[in-house]
Amino acid sequence: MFERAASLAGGAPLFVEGDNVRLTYAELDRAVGGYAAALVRLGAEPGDRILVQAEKSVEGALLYLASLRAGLIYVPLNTAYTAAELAYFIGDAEPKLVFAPGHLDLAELDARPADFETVARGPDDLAAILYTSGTTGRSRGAMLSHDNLASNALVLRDYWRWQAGDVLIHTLPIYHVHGLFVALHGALLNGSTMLWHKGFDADAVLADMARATVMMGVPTYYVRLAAHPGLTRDAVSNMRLFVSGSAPLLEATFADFEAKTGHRILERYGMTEAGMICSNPYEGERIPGTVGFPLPGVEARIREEVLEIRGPNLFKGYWRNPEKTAEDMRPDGFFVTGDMATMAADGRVAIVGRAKDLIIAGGLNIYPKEIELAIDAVPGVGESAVIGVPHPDLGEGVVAVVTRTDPALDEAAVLAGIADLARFKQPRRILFAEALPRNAMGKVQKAALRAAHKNLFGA
Ligand code: MLC
Ligand code: AMP
Repeated sequence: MFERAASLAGGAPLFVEGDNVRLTYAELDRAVGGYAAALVRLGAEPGDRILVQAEKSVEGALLYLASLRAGLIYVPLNTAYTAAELAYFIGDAEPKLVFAPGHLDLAELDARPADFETVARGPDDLAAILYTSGTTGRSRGAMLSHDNLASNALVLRDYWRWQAGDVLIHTLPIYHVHGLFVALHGALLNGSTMLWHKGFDADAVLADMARATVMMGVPTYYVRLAAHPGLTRDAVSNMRLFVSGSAPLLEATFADFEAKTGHRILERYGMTEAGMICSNPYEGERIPGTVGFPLPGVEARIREEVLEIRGPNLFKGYWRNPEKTAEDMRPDGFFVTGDMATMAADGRVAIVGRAKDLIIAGGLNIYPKEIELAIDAVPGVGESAVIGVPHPDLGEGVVAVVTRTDPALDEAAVLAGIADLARFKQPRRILFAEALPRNAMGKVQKAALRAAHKNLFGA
């Protein structure tokens, strides 16, 4: 599909960094071919996993596409993961090749442009495994097939009216669904230029809006843009579409952004296991606080207040974990998302809460169980409860409430004891308590803790 789109786009720029055209569509085939040939020379065979933990780069994107063409299974990892976390993923995915600190170096790969015959793959063959944490505290790999990715990309192309001349501002990381699939696939399928940013910088993004038409981001991006004095109607006059997702967009952010730009941000909802699931319409009402309608081909229903979904976008299960897959899957093939939702008579969905104990900070998922297990293992800790409370920039901020057996234990000692966890997962604040509030069943009352500390970050 990408090859077809590229041949139509011809000499149009594909990746642009600043004023540099890094690659045109005409060069894509041989550039990716060079990477694919290099992977094969290193011994990778169809079906092998290739694990990549690398700073965002054009080369990294080409490596992903090369992995698809060589019939490999791409396993991207957050660059914030520590060596200990990386070791877990290597053990679980058993990759043939590892591009990560201390392993293979992407920059040293001999990948001069070359012709490469794409390895044929069937629709159900795996294209990628994306790790997502779980309520048990252990990460598990969501297996995504070629058809999972392709079907979702095709639906979004139409739903969001990708069109000739579109230029995408690409600021998202390329180790998650949002940046790797939704944004990258969308642009590639449409033969669109990507203004390629290593990360989100509001000044740089605003400067690029004069030559762009589409932007995708997590709510934190929109919070930061809305707070920027440079966000004006003039600044966005070339823009066609702003998409938000990965975490709830506050109605206040939606309203602030509209007041300053005239644009109503299009909010959509998705997850690693299913790509994009629901979206507000392109034409028609974009209602803040809702995520719109199930995408064409996606079936959605609500059982016991929780959203369940089924469709061609739904993953093939958790890597080497049929028990967990079975736990989250109904006998009729519906997947239990863990998100609490309502559905209006016209089918419009609103996400109203989470049945799963999950925190989302700046669009990154953090499972409290994993953090609690790490904190509880620190000498001097009695027990802990990890919660998310409103945070003005990140949406939610991670907080740990900890009891101690050693009265001298302080915040620094706890943080030092959990240094094996990626920094973004570590609590921004550690609060010490005499005891954790429990209900009659002995269960920690996290709602009470969240209420008690809801103003901690002044959100
Ligand atoms: C960075 N930090 C975070 C953080 N990101 N802490 C909590 N949550 C986050 N998301 C910490 C760093 O560890 C560091 O801590 C400090 O903040 C500054 O780091 P930074 O890298 O300079 O931060 P910044 O560039 O401002 O990054 C924030 C961000 C980024 C929001 C721009 O996290 C981001 O791009 N998030 C997008 C994630 C994403 O792609 N989500 C999609 C998932 S797909 P210290 O203490 O060392 O200073 C999905 C499905 C779907 O969910 O529906 O799309
Ligand atoms: P992940 O596992 O990282 O793919 O994150 C998926 C989760 O992000 C979903 O299960 C939701 O809880 C949350 N999410 C994604 N988009 C939205 C949205 N628009 N509104 C509310 N929550 C969202």
